[in-house]
Amino acid sequence: MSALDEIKIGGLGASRKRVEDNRFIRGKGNYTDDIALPGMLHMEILRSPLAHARIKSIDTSKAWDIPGVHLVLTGEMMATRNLAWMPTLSYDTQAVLATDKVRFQGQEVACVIADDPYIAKDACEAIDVDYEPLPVIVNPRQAVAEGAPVIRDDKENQAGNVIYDWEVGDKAGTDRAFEQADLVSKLQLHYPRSHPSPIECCGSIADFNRATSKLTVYMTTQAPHIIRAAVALVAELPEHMIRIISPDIGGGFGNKVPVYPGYVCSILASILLERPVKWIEDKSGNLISTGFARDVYLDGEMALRRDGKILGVRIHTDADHGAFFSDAQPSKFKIGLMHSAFAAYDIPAAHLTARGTYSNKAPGGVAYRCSFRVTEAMFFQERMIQAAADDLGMDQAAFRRMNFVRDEDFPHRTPFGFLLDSGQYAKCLDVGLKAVGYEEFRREQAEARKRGRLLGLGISTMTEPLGAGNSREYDILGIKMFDSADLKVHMTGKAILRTGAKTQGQGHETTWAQIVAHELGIPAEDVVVEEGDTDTAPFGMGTYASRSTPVAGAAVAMVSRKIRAKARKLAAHLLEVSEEDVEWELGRFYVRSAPDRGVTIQECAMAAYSNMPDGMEPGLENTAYYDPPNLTWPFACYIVTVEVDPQTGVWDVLKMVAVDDCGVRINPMIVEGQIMGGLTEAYAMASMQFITFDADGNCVGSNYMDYLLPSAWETPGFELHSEVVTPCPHHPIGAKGIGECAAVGGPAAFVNAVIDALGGTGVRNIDMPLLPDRVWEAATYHRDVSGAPPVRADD
Ligand code: MCN
Ligand code: CUM
Repeated sequence: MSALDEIKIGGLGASRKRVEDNRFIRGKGNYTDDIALPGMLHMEILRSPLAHARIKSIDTSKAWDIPGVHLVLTGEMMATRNLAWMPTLSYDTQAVLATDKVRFQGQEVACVIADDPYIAKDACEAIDVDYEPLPVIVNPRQAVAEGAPVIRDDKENQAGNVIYDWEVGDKAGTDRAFEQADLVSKLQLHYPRSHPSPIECCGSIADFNRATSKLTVYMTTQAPHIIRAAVALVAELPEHMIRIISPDIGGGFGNKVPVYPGYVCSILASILLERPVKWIEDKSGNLISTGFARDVYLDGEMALRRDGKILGVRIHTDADHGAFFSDAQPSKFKIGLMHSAFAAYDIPAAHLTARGTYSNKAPGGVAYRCSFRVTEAMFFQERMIQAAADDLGMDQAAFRRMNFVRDEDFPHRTPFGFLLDSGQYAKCLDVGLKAVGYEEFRREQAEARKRGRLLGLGISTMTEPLGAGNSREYDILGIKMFDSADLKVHMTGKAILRTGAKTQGQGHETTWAQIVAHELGIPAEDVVVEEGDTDTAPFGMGTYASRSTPVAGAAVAMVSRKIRAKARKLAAHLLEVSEEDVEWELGRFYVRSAPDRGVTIQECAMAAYSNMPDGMEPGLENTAYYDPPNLTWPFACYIVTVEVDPQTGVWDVLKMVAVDDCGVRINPMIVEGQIMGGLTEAYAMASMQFITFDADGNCVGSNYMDYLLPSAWETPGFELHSEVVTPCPHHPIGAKGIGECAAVGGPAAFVNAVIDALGGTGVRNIDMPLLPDRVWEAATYHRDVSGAPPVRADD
């Protein structure tokens, strides 16, 4: 006997096919809308057509008269149960159903529960709401203007529309850096609202059973345990009588982190009617009302020395959060982790001020493939870096290389206080430059320019704080951020693993089993992975901010090690030697002095149920809670080349290369899938996803005719490079997160490429999406093009 071949058993580094795809590609997934319970009723939501209006009256009598209608819920009824408002993850409140006012177009006003969804929808239309329109605010400038209407007049101490005014960094040091600067480079831009638009919309089935007092809720949530805690606290139900089940999820991308009014209403309806109540959001409802992201304005400046050294950075951001501040984010950081900006650059002094304001838009915030606000941070950073290099007349690559944190500088404390532990930034850049053929492209670009052809190259690098906790610094509503894994090895050596994370397409069922295989030598196919049921999974904070591998994945390694420690005792017993004489190789313990004498992990498992030493507790199972010592910091370099047609403003991607360093890759194929998905979304945001607001607060583009999802036809090819691997020094298997890197770092590469193509025209910025008309306007009139709302409704 000898050690197992790790790749053969599907361990670390194996490009194992995703086991979940067995059911997904057969159409056998089990999504919330696939579940039908006996006696189930259906709920639909009536949404406000206006962005800001006082509700004078709601007449539901005609709806009640429609046969098949069981219940009509309004804010007034919710208020009698103290449920008209709910707390948000950012210590704000959010209306469940509007009582006094509606504050954004698409806000939930009433719900109908009926025999089927069609009756419920018809009955919604039979509800008469008398609105008195109010002036509307659609951007932070309007929000803070003198005499602006106070949107959140429901809140006692809310004088204006400012939610927070926050600062971080060294103001005095930064001021000094600017005094010493040879050159100050400035940039202003708007990162538009974007929407995750998963294929499956949000939904829930609440099933309250009066006989057992148990409430079971099937729902599309990325964080079932947080939902259970929220339901316990808001609905004042005992926590052990609440079971949240998050079945298969058809894409989350952050959309399924927040708590939505539909969830709450379906729960109350089920309690009142004592029947299961299903709510499935439609596409327009999803696009207009749930989980928006970004909508942040940047005003940045950089202090530069003539030779290219960055001396300091000043950033001011205005974030438009919509009508309710409902970001999911660690509670100490008022604007997510925006201050991760410039983490990969060695910058002596930096200062960030951030202001958040309310507007008459759907509650927005953090969602969409980001570690909280990191997407904006990296976008600003790389757009500012490009502008600064241009202002200096310096080469884009050389400027970055000169200012990167160097390999020998780790651990490195960023000017905003994060501690970076590892990375090889210049190497990633070099691999990317070589792959794209940098020098050659620059020559080609200059040649083409002479003939009136506009070629451009955009570089974007990113590093992202992934894996919140540690619990010292990171909590959500006071709940510390850590995660968990629970492993039960059956007597035949097969196993079931459960974690507090929740896969939405990332492939946890495949990769977690690979970690077990790596630690225990149990073949991955012998490990079934289950997530998402709060009655069976150990407590965890869920999946977002690419925290699963850094935290839950680490817990999987740690629980496997606990199992191995017990298995070692069993092995010693079976081999009749002392534990100290037992050695481990993958899948097997053996006697140090006689390597041929050994027992497999499966034999140890059997012994745990049939032949344990005296005094040993039977069974082979354990739970690990993992509180990471630090975040993990993956790094990536994305480089795009484009050609812009000055006649039409259409731009085509010529080539895109991606160099991602996410430490040790558990499953290289899944990692590549994550990168390709993220790059596709980055391309979509940069080029075609248009959703915004007109002056009346109408959501413009909340349909898939304007908000385009790129198909294989539009999506450019991506060339991925995996040769740079810097293991995370504190993660048990050296892995860093990867789930969002490409969506975070990608957009700036595309925008930088188009701006580069317009080089020499004085154009500093075109806001995303870089629709042809915007690019044409910039190319033709040599001016920046803003995409900030309000827009004309016919834009
Ligand atoms: N992985 C790996 N080796 C690494 C890092 C990760 O093999 N060094 C694997 C993981 O084991 C996991 C996948 O890659 O199977 C992603 O891991 P990780 O980076 O830990 O991210 P999470 O699992 O926490 O996923 C969350 C992240 C987020 S926040 C969004 S948003 C997003 C994303 O993942 N939403 C997605 N990718 C998505 N992919 C799909 N298909 N669907 C979504 O909704
Ligand atoms: Cu910010 S989207 Mo993901 O973290 O669920």
